[in-house]
Amino acid sequence: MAVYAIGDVHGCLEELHHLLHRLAFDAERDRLLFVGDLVNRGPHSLACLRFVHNLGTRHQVILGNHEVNVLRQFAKGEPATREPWQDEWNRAPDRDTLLDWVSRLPLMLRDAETGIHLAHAGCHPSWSLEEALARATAIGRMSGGLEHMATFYAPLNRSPRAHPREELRRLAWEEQNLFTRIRLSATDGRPVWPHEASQAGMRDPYAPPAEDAPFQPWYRVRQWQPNEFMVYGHWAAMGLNRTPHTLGLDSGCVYGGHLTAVRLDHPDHPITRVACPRYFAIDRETGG
Ligand SMILES: [Mn+2]
Repeated sequence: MAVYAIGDVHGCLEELHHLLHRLAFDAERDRLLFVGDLVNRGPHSLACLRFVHNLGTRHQVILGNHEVNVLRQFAKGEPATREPWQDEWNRAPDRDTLLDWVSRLPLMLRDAETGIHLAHAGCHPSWSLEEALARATAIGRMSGGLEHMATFYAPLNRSPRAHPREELRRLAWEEQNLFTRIRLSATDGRPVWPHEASQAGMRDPYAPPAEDAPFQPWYRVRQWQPNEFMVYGHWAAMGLNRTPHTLGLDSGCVYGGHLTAVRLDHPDHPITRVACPRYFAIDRETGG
């Protein structure tokens, strides 16, 4: 019995099968924890969702920003313009089942067996992990399930005359963005988005920042308690990245890098990775 965390798959289903083969994965015995971004960029997004959904509830998936994009498009009633699998998705007979499942994926998880925390991008540097988990759960209650998601993911009404409930939804949105998209933080723990980093003179806000850069990776700013450990994905340009309290698993599989699995129940077990063709060039506007 093994517990594996797996990095951003991005529709690279053949590579995922290859990785699971290398792990001698047994769906009845082992457990998989995916850090999110199962879809988009790569060739088999829908099949990837189906495959992971069909693994059953022993296995878990964290909500990634690309899953959020799918939910937003659905709530807007619009097909995606940038992702070619959207037509296939709209015709899929199991679309609502998958959509309902995706909308219920957690923003953050504490794995009961290993005590390890997982989120797609990370968490607010100033929040305790308990606080972060509580917030993630509260947002999940607002956004999970077909009925809730249509409201939660609809475009925000930013008018000052909007209903006060809209302000709550805006705050929940901002917090959701942290879990699914954070990379940089100011040294006082304030999250920093790429446009601000660019304005401050960081030439590529998606690249690993220099030691003396004004903004640093969120996990470097955060004060960690002795036994805390978090696994995340999302930062493909950083590559596989281990610190005493964190492990970044996005090793850029869809960008010609690797798809990576680590054993959470045996941290010293060697990392397993498979190479992936370059299906997509890193997008300098969104960092992937
Ligand atoms: Mn991501």
